[in-house]
Amino acid sequence: LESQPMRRGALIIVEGLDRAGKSSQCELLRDQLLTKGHAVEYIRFPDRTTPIGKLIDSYLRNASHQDDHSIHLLFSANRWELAKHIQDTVANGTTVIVDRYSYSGAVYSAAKANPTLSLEWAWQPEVGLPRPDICLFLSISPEEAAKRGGFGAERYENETMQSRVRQLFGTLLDRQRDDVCVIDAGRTVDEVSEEIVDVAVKCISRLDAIGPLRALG
Ligand code: FDM
Ligand code: MG
Repeated sequence: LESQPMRRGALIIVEGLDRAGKSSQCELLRDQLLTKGHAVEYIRFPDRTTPIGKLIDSYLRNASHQDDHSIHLLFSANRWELAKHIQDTVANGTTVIVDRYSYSGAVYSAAKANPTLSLEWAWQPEVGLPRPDICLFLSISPEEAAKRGGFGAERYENETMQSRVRQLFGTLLDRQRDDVCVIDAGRTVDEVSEEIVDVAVKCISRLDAIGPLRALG
């Protein structure tokens, strides 16, 4: 028997507005891929457990204040501190599912409409991070989002921010369109999950053609 070279895992990002169902869909995807025999790790950003993550958590709970640029760079640093782990995990054959990533990072910060914090400025610290093999964007209408219940108490969970975020996601995802797959998340949990699993499995089967993990540009 010839030994097969180790096949790498996929980097799969799940993005979307609040209440699009990201976390539930990430968990379902993880469980489905595990059932199919794939090695899988699920992580989410912000990772509130690291020292940087604790600063972010305090900011999001409105327990502390930060300059807009400063908190933006902390969100980015929170990804950079896990970048090596993501690269190593993927290289070792494990598929990594990530709940929010650079797209949320750039869009939520730019949505503050701070004159010195453009979408372009906000994207720069993300350049060089592990690039997703696929970014699944869970899309829901404002009407459907409203049906799913009121806002929570965290920063950004208000109508003004959400509508700006929605618009900026449109702009950014169009720029990064080679990596993005838009999923209609206004359907039932099972319908959405079925499509996500299908896209993820196809992505994993294309990895040989993609080659090694790439970097965001
Ligand atoms: N968020 C998330 C950012 O502002 N920048 C980032 O880089 C990331 C990853 O943090 F409002 C925002 C998006 C959201 C908040 O995310 C917390 P969760 O997924 O709701 O915990
Ligand atoms: Mg939230």
